[in-house]
Amino acid sequence: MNKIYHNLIAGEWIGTDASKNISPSDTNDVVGEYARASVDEVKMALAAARAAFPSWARSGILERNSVLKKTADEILARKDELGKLLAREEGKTLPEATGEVLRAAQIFDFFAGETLRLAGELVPSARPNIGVEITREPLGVIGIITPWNFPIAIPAWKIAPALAYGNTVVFKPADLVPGCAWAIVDILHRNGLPKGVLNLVMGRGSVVGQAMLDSPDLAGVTFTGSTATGRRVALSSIEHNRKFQLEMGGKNPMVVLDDADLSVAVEAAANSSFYSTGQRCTASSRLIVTEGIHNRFVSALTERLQSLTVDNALKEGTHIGPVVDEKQLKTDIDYIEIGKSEGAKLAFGGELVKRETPGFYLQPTLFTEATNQMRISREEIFGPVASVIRVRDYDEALAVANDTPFGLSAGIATTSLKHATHFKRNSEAGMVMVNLPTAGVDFHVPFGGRKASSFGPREQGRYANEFFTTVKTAYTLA
Ligand code: UN1
Repeated sequence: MNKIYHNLIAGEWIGTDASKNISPSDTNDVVGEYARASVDEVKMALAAARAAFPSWARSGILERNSVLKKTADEILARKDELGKLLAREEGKTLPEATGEVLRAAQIFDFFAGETLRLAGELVPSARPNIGVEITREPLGVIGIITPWNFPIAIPAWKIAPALAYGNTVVFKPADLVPGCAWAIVDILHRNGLPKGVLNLVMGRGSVVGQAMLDSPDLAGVTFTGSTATGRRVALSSIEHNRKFQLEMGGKNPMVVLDDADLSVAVEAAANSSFYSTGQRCTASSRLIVTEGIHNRFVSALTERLQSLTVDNALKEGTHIGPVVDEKQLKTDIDYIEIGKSEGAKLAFGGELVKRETPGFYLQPTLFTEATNQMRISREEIFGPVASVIRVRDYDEALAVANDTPFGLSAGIATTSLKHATHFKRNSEAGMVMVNLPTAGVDFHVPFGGRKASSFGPREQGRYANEFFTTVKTAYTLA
């Protein structure tokens, strides 16, 4: 019998029901068998996290620092092995996957440091002879629900701050990518995290995620994933009077102005729209291009796309790995059909491709002559599919960029300081990139969006404490 990778509940690896983790690059490649938690096991995990909270919340900062630091060091030391696991289970290329693992190590390292920088404020009261202390305390048990597209970085940027600030955790990774999730939980567990502080419950959202949301034990839930599920997280959180933080979809614009450096614009667009198979909520799927550069940009980008190799994520020379699974592939193909029927012109790709190993391979797909009203311009596709929208000038480009229900990331390619500055100030997105791809963010600064993309405090960097702590104001008569 194969080894089963179990769930971690109250410091014990348990579980019997398991499912296969299949590689999207090669559907014959079974990455491993991973347990699926039952509703009862989720309840046990929640109880364990609740029981572990008081002592973890009061643990010394050096204890927290030590676990997080050792975890960062081990992830870094095993970067190549974990990168391969990530590429195998999710389908991003080996360099992309290894880069993501490095990012996870940097995040643990950053929050290890944050444990040593906790501070409050001491201020005079409005009344004489009274002192006021403002401190931050941990929230309690945090539910962490993560998506499949960043199997190690997103768990890292939720787990590391949760633990650094003294919370305990019940962690549910996406069903498609339990491998990296299991690996970081194993690393934290072996590096000295007390039992019950971090519990892993792998399995389906409809069972495991739902059981978490139904629990009154969660003080907070942080979620990255689809808009529809985010809404369910929000509604249940309001019912339970719990804090919640949501990162959902994007329909990110990349504006290209006449004065752009063509090669900078093409690189930024190729990277934003197609790398990581377009499966990033920060991907740009609307390339908003002014008239004077439009034709040159389209032909240079098309040429760039011709040079990209779609193949097995583990193969050297692959630029774009497979789509994550059959369901996502069907969504991508459906949207390509929708784009055609809406009257956009298919300028490149759109076809499935066969490779040596059986996987979900789709060509990068570029539409031109799209309008911002088409469904392909309004709905998140989450695949290697982007459309070019032609506009007259900067003013129209900005208006089109902001005309979307989402607001995560927005890019502009220009050599004009005036337009770059105006765009930074007037974009309705949480993150703005000038002459850079809309995706691919740093690990130590705030991450998050506006409108339908996000809800609640920012993630990452020092700003993470807004979600993972609660403020206390204490008054003392002198
Ligand atoms: C990045 O672009 O570097 O799910 C990160 C996502 C985002 C992470 C993007 N939460 O795609």
